[in-house]
Amino acid sequence: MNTYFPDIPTVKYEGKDSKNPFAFRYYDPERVILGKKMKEHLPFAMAWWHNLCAAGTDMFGRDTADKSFGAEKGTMEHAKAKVDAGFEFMQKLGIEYFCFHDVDLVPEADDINETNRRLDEISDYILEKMNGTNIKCLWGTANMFSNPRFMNGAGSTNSAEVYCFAAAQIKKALELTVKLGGKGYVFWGGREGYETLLNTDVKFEQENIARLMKMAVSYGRSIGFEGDFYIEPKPKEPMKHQYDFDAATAIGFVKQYGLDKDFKMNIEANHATLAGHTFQHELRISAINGMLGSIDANQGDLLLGWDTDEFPSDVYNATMCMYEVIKAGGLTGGFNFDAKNRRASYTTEDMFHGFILGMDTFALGLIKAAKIMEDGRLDEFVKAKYSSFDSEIGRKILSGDATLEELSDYACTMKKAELPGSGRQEYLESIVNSVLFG
Ligand code: XLS
Ligand code: CA
Ligand code: CA
Repeated sequence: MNTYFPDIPTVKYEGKDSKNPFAFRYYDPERVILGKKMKEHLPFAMAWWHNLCAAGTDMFGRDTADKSFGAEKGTMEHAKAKVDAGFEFMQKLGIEYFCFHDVDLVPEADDINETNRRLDEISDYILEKMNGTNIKCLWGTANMFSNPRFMNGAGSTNSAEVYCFAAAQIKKALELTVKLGGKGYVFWGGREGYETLLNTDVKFEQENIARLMKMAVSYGRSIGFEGDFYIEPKPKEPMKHQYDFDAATAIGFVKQYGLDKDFKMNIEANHATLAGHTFQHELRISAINGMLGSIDANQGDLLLGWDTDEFPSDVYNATMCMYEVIKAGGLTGGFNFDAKNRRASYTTEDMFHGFILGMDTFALGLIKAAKIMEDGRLDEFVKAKYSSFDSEIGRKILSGDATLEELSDYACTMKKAELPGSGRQEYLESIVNSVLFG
């Protein structure tokens, strides 16, 4: 396993003082935190598309990185070289999961039957590669946004024929996910939305998306898929308005259509900020609804209004993320680095630097979140903040038996309300800083 990255050693934990660029400074997979190994808290995954396919092309310029892996692009040899390179990459970093779209794995043919044949061939090859390693699939998905047929959406398309192609791709991607032992199946509604209401029947489109999801659940369960289906909310891009705007919207949607037993959320940090929320907000909303399934670990740039998919470096946000994850009892999914190197970071070394940065950032986040939990002051504060509901009138309200008249009588007897108590935000922020920076 030293063919594609011969100059990069297996990356090991060396501690915070290490100056070795190919070592972890915080990610120590065997270290036990809150009774669990770091690698169990943090099941990291490689995103096939960013790491093995994307080579730096943007709206203004072509590829800067060479992702040919010694083969001619657009061929099955290239598809296999990507598998080989991907496994060498994951093994050198100790990453145990990968995520994929169907068309990340093979070049798409004009005829879907040929694409499916290629997918069978490549998944046999991946299965062989998985043998004797700990590497497995975290989640699979179908790319229902790149091909021009999906210009008006997949589940939300106006074309019944295109809808059938979406169904066919989901069917195949579910089969691949099951074959590769995937824990989850993602719906990211790339083009499920609209540009203008002048040409859009929103109700029709949303109902059709739900129908497609129901078919996916019923087919998935029939072929032995026991994992979770995920919706990955995102407010915009590529569409002006996307139906899965944020976690609250997506949760409302799955509940409305009776999909909530089978679906959870896959929360991406960059999508949260595009929706005008913090990453922590999206995690909390999912968790309190019992729907925090998996995470796309990246970060955006708040000065830019688009999806930059950067490797996470922000320890504060990673800490708040891990604080939510620990409180939620962990993830059933994992942490997929849906992240790409900046266009000017085009070498193979940079591919490793991106993952080392991301893994160390989340390891630090975990260490610091555990410290916040152990410190206990935040939790105590929140508990105390609501303690008036332990009073007689408070308990009455919580029991659900109180009437508006009773509460009104109570207020009138009191005549005037006391202020509810300080929110102490600055004090709490200083506690977080002291835990982070000691
Ligand atoms: C795009 C999404 C996409 C999903 C999978 O913004 O993040 O990559 O994670 O289709
Ligand atoms: Ca994503
Ligand atoms: Ca993204």
